[in-house]
Amino acid sequence: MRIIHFILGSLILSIDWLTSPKGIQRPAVKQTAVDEQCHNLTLYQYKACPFCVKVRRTLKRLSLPVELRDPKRSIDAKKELIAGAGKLKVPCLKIDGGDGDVQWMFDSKEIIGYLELRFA
Ligand SMILES: N[C@@H](CCC(=O)N[C@@H](CS)C(=O)NCC(=O)O)C(=O)O
Repeated sequence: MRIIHFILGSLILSIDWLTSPKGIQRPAVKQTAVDEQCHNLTLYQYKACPFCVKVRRTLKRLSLPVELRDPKRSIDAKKELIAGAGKLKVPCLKIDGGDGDVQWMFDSKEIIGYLELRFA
């Protein structure tokens, strides 16, 4: 089972690398504003999870420098995700609206829809 996971994971990462999208170009002032907004976003994700790859590709395509945290590799990230979102599932986008208003968004389709609506 582990070997199948390893092969599938390697395949997903290779295809992702080979077909990696280009990031959109924004005027510098606009990109700076987008970079600033991205400080309030964190994506909890696994490296070879296909749903996470889809979301990371959207981040790349939309030129969004969002912090990535991997709950498999970081015990702190795992604790944060479970404590904040209530379950260990990825991808999960943490949206910090300020003043303690934090939203934890699950599901790759919902996350991609949110990012496109906000940044595309
Ligand atoms: N429909 C979800 C599927 C996400 C999903 O199945 N994620 C897996 C990793 S590839 C996971 O976190 N599984 C742990 C669990 O379900 O408890 C999406 O599109 O984001």
